[in-house]
Amino acid sequence: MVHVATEKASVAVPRQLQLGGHVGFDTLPDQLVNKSVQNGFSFNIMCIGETALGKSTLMDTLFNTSFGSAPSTHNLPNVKLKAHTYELQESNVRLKLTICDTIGYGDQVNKEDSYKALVEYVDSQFESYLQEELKIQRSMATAHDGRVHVCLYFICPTGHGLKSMDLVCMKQLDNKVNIIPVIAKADTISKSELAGFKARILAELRENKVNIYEFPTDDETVSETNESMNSHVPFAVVGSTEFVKIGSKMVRARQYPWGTVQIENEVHCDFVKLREMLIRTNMEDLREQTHTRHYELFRQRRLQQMGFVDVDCNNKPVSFQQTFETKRTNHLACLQAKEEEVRQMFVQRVKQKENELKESEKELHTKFECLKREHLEEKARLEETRRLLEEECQELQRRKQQLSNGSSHLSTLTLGRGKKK
Ligand SMILES: Nc1nc2c(ncn2[C@@H]2O[C@H](COP(=O)(O)OP(=O)(O)O)[C@@H](O)[C@H]2O)c(=O)[nH]1
Ligand SMILES: [Mg+2]
Repeated sequence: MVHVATEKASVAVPRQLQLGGHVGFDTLPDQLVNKSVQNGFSFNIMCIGETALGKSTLMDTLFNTSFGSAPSTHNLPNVKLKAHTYELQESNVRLKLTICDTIGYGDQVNKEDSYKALVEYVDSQFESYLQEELKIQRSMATAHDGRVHVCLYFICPTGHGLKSMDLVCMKQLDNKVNIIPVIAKADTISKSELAGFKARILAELRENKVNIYEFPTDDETVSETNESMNSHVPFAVVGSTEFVKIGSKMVRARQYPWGTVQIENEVHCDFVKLREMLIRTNMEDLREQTHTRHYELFRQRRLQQMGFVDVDCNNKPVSFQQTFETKRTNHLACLQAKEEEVRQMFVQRVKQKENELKESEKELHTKFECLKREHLEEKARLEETRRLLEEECQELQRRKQQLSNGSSHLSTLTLGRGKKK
């Protein structure tokens, strides 16, 4: 007993030992980095926003490339999602980037269901991942992971506040995806209006209990930057595909008759802050949060829906196999009950049909009897008529005979009288 207790204690608190020299497992982090770099990374962005709010332009600006997306029309009958995947490489790091664009969002007269297609898309990506996880032969490393890591929600630069469609959509998505709201086309809002606009947006999100993604402050290497950046959300962004020469450098900018907006100038807009937070500092956290928070929630809900539980009603742990066995037994019992029910129904139907047949046989029999009787009566009647007719015929014959006998006697009498003359 004492021996077991000591063993248990040694498992709970491992002994600390000094190494006599260099062993080499301090290279584990490097091994991990090398492996990740070899495998490459994937990142999936969903851009939600009304048509022509500058979503495609901002994506081109963020990744400093041209994704070549065609402008969409304003007259689609419903919201559609289009996902395109691109392979990008920077130094020796390969990134498989999927951009999921919302086509026709906010273009319908009735905007009540605008969010549905988006929720369905996010859920369907989680579902594909779950199905891959549940396979016997899994290929998690090679299968395409389409789970949405971040949702950039483009807010219309009205200067007033959020539209009800924005709040409904963000509320529907906030426990499924990391939402980063951005104020689109921020060059259309004056500097003095912007602070008030940002404050109103945040207040409306708070009032409606919409949870947006917060840059993590638990990692001390980035906690300071992230904390200060959290106070700039929603970022007021400007995108452009044009380059303008400023000094000796060509920079992304938008030119107006009264001046030039430099996209990467932090005085002009928050684009650099967004790029810093989204790509350079928190891309891995967004991926991790998607897996550990949002996907985990989806997985829990789906497995519970399928009938799996961790503990039974007595709070005792239940294994996957036990649940499966119970479900199998229940399913078989259910099948048996159904089979019995069908059998009973069949017997009932056969009996009913039998009764029906018997009934109609009886009916036919009665009908037959009745017809037979009628036939016999008719026959008897006809017999009687025949007999009467025959008697009449005989009578006629007899009379005819009599008549012929009478006429021959008369002629004999006439003849005799003649001879006498
Ligand atoms: N003023 C302004 N116009 C922009 C900005 N970003 C894009 N645009 C313009 O808005 C129009 C629609 O942009 P696009 O990226 O196709 O919008 P999408 O439909 O949301 O993808 C284009 O003419 C862009 O040049 C911006 O930040 N400010
Ligand atoms: Mg577009």
